[in-house]
Amino acid sequence: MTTQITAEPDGEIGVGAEVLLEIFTTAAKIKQYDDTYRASMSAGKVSGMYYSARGQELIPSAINAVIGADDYVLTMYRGVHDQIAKGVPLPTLTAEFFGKASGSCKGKGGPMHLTDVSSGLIVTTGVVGSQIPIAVGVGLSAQMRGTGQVAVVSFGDGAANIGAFHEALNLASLWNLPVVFVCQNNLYSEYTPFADGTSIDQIAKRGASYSMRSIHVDGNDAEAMYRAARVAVDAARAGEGPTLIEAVTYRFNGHMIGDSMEYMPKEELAAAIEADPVLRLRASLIASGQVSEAEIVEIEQRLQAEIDEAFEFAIAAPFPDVAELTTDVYGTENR
Ligand SMILES: Cc1ncc(C[n+]2csc(CCOP(=O)(O)OP(=O)(O)O)c2C)c(N)n1
Repeated sequence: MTTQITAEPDGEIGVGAEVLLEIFTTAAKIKQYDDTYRASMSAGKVSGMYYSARGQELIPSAINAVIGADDYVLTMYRGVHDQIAKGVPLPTLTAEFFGKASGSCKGKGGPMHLTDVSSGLIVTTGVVGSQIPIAVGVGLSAQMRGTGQVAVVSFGDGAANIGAFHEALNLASLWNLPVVFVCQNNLYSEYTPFADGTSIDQIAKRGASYSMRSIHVDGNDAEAMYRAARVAVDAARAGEGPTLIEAVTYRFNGHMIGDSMEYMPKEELAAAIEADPVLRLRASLIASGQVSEAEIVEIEQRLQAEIDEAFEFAIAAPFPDVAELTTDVYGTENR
C-alpha cells in the first residue's frame, strides 16, 4: 500500500454540474440550518449546547455525494453538518437537539450523543476522538459481513493527537478495513491554534506512517473534496483498505456559542468569512451558466421552509416523561 501523501486527488475524476449542484444543495441546507439555529438561540427561542460547524459545510456535502444510504457515518459534538448531510430527518434531528421525546434518541442523546441508526448516522460523541476506534469496529463488521458498506468517521485536528487515533489507524490499515478517516482540520482545537498543539504540519502525514492512503485536500473546494472522497470510498469498497483524508477548513464561530473568540486573529477570521465556501460554490454555479440564480433561490426557499417546519415541530414537541429515565439503558430492551 502507498505511503505517499496525495496533495491533489485524481484530477481525472470528473465532477459534473449535477454533482456540484447536489453538493451545493446539501451545503446550503447545513448553512441555513446553522443560521436558523444561532438566530433562534440569540432570540431566546432555544437554549442548550450547540457547536456550530459553519464554514465546514462542503466536507460532508461532498462525501454525501459519494456514499450511499447504507454506508455509515460517525461524528462528534460538532457534527450537525455530518448529521444533516447523512440525511437525518430535520424534525427528529432538531427535536433531539432540544431534548424532546420525538428526537432520534427520544431526547436522551441530545446534541453531543445524537444517533439515528436508520439514517446510518450511528455515533455522535462528546469524548474527543472516541468515535475513531468505534469506526474501526463498524468497518470490521462490514468487512466480516461482506456487505461492501463503508464507515466514514469525522473528527477534528485536536482528536488526531489522542492515542486512540493512532491505535485506530494502525488496526484499520493492518486489517485492510473499509474505513474513511476524515480529519476536518478547522485549524483550532477548542481555543488552541493547530500549530500550538500538533507536532506536525499535516495530519495526513500520520496516515502515511501507518501505510495508509493519505490525502491532504482543501476541504473548502467542492471539486477537490469530491475527488478525495471518491478515491477513498471507491478504494474502501474495492477492498483496498482505509484512507485518511485531511480536509483543511475553518470554523466561522467560536468553539461553542458564547465563546469570545479572542484567540482567533480578527483578520484571519474575516478573510475566512469573506471566502465563505458555500457562497463561493453558489457564485461559481451561477457563473458557469448551468444553474440560474432564480433556480438557486428556489432551492434555498424550499430548504428554509423545511428548516422552519422542523424548528416549529421540535419547539412544540413534549419533553420525555420522567419514567423514561430508566428505559433504553441496555441494548437488549430494544431487541
Ligand atoms: C477526551 C476529551 N478530552 C478533552 C475534552 C474537552 N474538549 C472538548 S472539545 C476539545 C477540542 C477538540 O478539538 P478538535 O478535535 O480539533 O475538534 P473541533 O472542535 O475543532 O472541531 C476538547 C479538548 C473532551 N471533550 N474529551
